[in-house]
Amino acid sequence: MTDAPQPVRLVTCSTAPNPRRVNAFLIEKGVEIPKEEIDLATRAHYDPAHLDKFGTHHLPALELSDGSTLTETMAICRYLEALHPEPNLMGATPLELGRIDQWNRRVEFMIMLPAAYVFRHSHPAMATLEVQEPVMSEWHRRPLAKGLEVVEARLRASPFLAGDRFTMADINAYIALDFMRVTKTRVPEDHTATLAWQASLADRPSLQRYVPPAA
Ligand SMILES: N[C@@H](CCC(=O)N[C@@H](CS)C(=O)NCC(=O)O)C(=O)O
Repeated sequence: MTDAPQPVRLVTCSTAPNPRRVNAFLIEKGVEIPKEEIDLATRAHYDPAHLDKFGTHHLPALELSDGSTLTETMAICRYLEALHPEPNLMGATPLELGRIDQWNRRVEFMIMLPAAYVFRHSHPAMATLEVQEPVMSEWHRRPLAKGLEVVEARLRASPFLAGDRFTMADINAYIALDFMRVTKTRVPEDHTATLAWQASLADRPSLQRYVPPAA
């Protein structure tokens, strides 16, 4: 993969959950990419030059050495995993590849997405980015609770989401559950497997919350 275009710039907002997933992935890999931090509240990601370059306002967004770009958190991680295969985070055997993808998608669709709807349609800080419909926020609380049950059932049967080792699926789930706090949803007290799994990962450097430098 040495002739593959190399990452030259990661446009990110490290406090936001999707960029945070890529940041965690990079820390686990021990790989550094020059970062451009954007404060979403400034709407700098809607700048025409940014939209023209990346084709979307969504962060994270990766620029490569040949001038091309990649967006979508999992696509970026997939590319970085191909460039830097070790430590493996996305699957080392055919079955692991499938299992990790399965849990990545479940976490995205069953936790990340409903939590994002609850947050974006209710929180005053999101009013600059979203045409807020309170009903959208309330409606998504139930699928979010269901998603938590799915994760709890899995972690009662398995030490990590995709099997017996830490993978991208755990990064995704940990950050999704942490993000969920902004919806004032907590992991229920009787979800003991999820709480124990969270506690076991809490000191991992890749999973620490980003604290922006003082202005
Ligand atoms: N499907 C995309 C979602 C990216 C996304 O929604 N990013 C958020 C930050 S967590 C964003 O850029 N929001 C800016 C906005 O909504 O204006 C991915 O997986 O990367």
